[in-house]
Amino acid sequence: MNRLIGKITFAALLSGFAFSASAGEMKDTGSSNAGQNKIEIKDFAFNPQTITVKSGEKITWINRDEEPHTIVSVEKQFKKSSALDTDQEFTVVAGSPGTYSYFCLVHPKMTGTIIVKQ
Ligand SMILES: [Cu+2]
Repeated sequence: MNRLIGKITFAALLSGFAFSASAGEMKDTGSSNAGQNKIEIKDFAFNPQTITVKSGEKITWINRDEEPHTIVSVEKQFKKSSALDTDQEFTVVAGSPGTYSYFCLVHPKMTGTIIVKQ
């Protein structure tokens, strides 16, 4: 009996999740990757190291390491992040087309590139 109740609850959770997921798809940003550019910081590396985005799109870094990391534009083309703790995110909006190099101030060997297209 307990097991049956458990299943029903789980099914209710699943349908609730499906409902919110389809509701999300109605929005412009939706569940597709359009406008959602994620860079994971893991094992002292930016992944992907080079990302190509469109001007006006958001770029979000998320730190998956236990170590704090920062995102600093080599030529100060965008605001630098604070030290990101584990699972903390940092977002910038891609500016005018061009190539933007960045690195981690704590670990300068960690580098990445953003290519912004029109
Ligand atoms: Cu770092």
